[in-house]
Amino acid sequence: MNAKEFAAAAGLGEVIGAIAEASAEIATKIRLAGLSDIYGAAGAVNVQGEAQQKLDVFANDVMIAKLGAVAECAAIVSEEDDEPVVFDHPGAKFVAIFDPLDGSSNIDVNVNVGTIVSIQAVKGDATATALQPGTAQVAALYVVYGPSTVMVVALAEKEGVAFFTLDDKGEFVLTAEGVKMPEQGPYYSTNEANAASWPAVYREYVATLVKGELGGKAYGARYIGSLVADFHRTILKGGVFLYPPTEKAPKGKLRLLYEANPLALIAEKADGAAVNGRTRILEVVAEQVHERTPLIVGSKREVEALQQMVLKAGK
Ligand code: P6P
Repeated sequence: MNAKEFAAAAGLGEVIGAIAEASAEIATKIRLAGLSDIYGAAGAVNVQGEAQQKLDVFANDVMIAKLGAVAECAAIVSEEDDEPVVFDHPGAKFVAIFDPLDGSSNIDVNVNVGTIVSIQAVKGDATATALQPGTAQVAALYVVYGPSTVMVVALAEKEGVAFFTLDDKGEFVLTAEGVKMPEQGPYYSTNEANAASWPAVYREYVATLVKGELGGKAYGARYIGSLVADFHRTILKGGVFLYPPTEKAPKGKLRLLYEANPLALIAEKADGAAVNGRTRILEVVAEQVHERTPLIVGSKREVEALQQMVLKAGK
């Protein structure tokens, strides 16, 4: 079974199929990046104020082209575009909200990068549809491009998470279903260079993990600096990824609609959890499509322990 067939029962076959085709093209481009002039900056700045990498632009263009050919897709919202791209698809049911290539600054050093997608059912115009809370998502997925390229999919109507591996014919083939993450894991994953500017409760939390005060085992540290890769390890091995508020990013660095929400749905479908510190990510109501959020996501034991500490500290 491939990703398109897996999603067909939820009426998402064509949408997921288009994302799979786009991801297969992106995977090829990344794999051959060193042989073509596709590394480096594209010379433009995106809505986030970040220098767009050439591969960011390529990935965004491919995602828009593939989804724009699907009658069921009404519009897309992309990290790379200020405004939604609306298609002329009368009666279309879904909007795809995505980061076409997350972590692209890692490509030049051959580190995993990813595509992250949230899918919402149309409710009003494209922006209103995208601003629905994460609990309304009909599906969420990410693709991690690496030694093996894997698409991980959560459907709102199914428990567990499905893994699809890209084969040598460009097809994402089902390789695991009903995946659940370990209840507690061996790793915490965060950029500790920011620790001095976190609210103190986050430093206390990491210290309890390092000392083994949560569940009796001292944690190891793993940080790749590419959200999809750090999350993928967390869903497979267990543990927690955290990007707390910092002085530079008091509302957090990661984006709510097309990074935190899809990963939060996948985490919860795998019996994990995701909060912004105080609140379940999926219940946060966004005010604008590119808004940022703190993100603590992973095994339930670690995420709930952090949430209790933050609520107790009143942060
Ligand atoms: P920092 C990559 O730029 C990204 O958006 C995520 O993929 C990653 O988790 C995060 O930023 C890394 O941020 O501040 O640790 O470099």
